Amino acid sequence: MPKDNSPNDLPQDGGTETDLFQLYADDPDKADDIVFGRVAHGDRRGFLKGAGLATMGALIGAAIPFHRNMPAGFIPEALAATPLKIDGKDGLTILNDRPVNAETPAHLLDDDVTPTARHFIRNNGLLPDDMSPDNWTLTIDGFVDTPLKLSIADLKAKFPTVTRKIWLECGGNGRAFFDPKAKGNQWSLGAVGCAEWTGVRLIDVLKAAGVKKEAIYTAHFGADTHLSGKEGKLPISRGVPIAKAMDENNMIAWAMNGEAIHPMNGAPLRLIIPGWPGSVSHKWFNRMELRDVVHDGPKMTGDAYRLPPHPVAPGEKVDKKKMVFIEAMPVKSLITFPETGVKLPKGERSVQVRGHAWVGEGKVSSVEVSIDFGATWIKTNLADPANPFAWQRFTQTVNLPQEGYYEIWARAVDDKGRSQPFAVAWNPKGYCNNAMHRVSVYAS
Ligand SMILES: Nc1nc2c(c(=O)[nH]1)N[C@H]1C(S)=C(S)[C@@H](COP(=O)(O)O)O[C@H]1N2
Ligand SMILES: [Mo]
Repeated sequence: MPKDNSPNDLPQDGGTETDLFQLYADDPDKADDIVFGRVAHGDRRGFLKGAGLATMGALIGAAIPFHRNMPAGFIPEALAATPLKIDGKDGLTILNDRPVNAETPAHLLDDDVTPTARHFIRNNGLLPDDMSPDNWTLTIDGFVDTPLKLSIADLKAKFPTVTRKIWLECGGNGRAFFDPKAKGNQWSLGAVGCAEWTGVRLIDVLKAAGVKKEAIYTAHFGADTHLSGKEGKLPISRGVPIAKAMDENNMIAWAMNGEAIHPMNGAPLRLIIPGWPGSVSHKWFNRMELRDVVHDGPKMTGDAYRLPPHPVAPGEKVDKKKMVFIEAMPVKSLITFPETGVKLPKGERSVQVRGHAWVGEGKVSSVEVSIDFGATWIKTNLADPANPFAWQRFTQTVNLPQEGYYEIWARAVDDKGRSQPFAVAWNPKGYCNNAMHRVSVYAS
């Protein structure tokens, strides 16, 4: 471990903030040492000292009078606001660096198929050391007739290949808008994306293994490691009821947008279980166990990925034991054009509004937009999904009557008549925020 905290430890090429992120990506411990000063790993009190403090001050451009109050492992907002530099990712907003969590600004999600560079990243642990596809194996075991151990070449050879556009949304997307605040990643709007995935159907593989009568639940395992570094400790291991596992839309994927899966998105193999919180779509996927009990891995117990059984008042205490698993994600829409805050050229009164809508089961049947704070609503043109669980494009041109400040609101309705609320339905963990998206527009 380097003990010298001099700012010279920072890469010399450029010396900008983003170099720090590069260093964090390459060698988080060293980056921590540089930024926070040398304190025993795992026993960091967040005290910045000497050159570490000087370095951070230099990066921010000002001294930090209250630096003693800063929590361990903390990246100041001033740095967090700069784009994260990860190879093959572009324009994402960093929320955390260890584990890496990054979301996509709404206006960068305009494509029908989200480019890999713009697909969000939600990691609970650290990337596996070895992500090479050649010696990767996937084990299917537990309550099956014949346990399987398959290479990626086996998957390709033994089962039909399918390619599908599938949106994934983190269960906590929109958490930043909860009041009182909910603990966890403060996602705003962009922990969602719709990439094109190629792989095999999970159901084909499960049938090949033979699902036993006793199997009622899946358990998902991957090769990422726990932040603590403890051997055998899993960052996350979720599962779904067997009926959901047998949905023919689920995939075991080795390609994302026609290329190898990005390392941050689960290379070389990942599970895709559409419609449910992103957390069930296991990355760096190497084992599925079929169980005769509800899976109890990390992020399955307590109040993880659970909602109160009935609406509660903001801040209300809810008995954890009464909370219920999130299954299908609620109906939602995102305005991807115009970008919020846009100033129209002088005299321009017409605005093309576009975005996407999605729902965790069934289909979105309409999307409406409003330019008058919800007093009246205008139907949009809504496309069918390219395939089940692809998000649906909406477009409409709206005319602003005169100069001034406007908000464009969007709300989607699904085929069961369910719509989006104006304000977030508060819950203790800040999940499933499907409040209407609003963008501001200035006409001059
Ligand atoms: N192995 C593993 N799989 C994982 C995770 C993880 O931390 N480790 N995060 C989950 C969560 S919470 C989400 S929202 C999605 C995010 O997928 P993405 O990073 O490709 O966008 O991956 C899921 N699969
Ligand atoms: Mo998530």
